[in-house]
Amino acid sequence: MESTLVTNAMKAVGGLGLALLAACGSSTSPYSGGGGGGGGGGGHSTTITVSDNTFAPTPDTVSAGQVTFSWSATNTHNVTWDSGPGTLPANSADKSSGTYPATLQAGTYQYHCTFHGGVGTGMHGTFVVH
Ligand SMILES: [Cu+2]
Repeated sequence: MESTLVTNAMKAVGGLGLALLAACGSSTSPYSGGGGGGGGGGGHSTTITVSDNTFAPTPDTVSAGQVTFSWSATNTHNVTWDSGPGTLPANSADKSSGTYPATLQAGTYQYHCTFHGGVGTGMHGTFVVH
């Protein structure tokens, strides 16, 4: 039983690695759009939807440049940068609607909402910028 758990965990880790590799390798897929559900393994979109207690897509693989967070929420959320290359963008205001643009350079960024998440937990997200 324990060995099954370990095996499944290893498969999950391996699958994530493959998914990330695939995500980096294929630059042809356009916006994968898509509304609810799904819980996929990230995406390629420069628009991040801020809904109640989640960011989507995340992790997100984008080219260096501007990304836009777009609120589609009833509660108040924010984007607070945790880590990334160089000087981090200014954090967003606390908002329940509207948008917030941020300019990213190559590297990996992590961010979260201070109301509903923390560094790497809860309402948080990751960008891999090429
Ligand atoms: Cu929030």
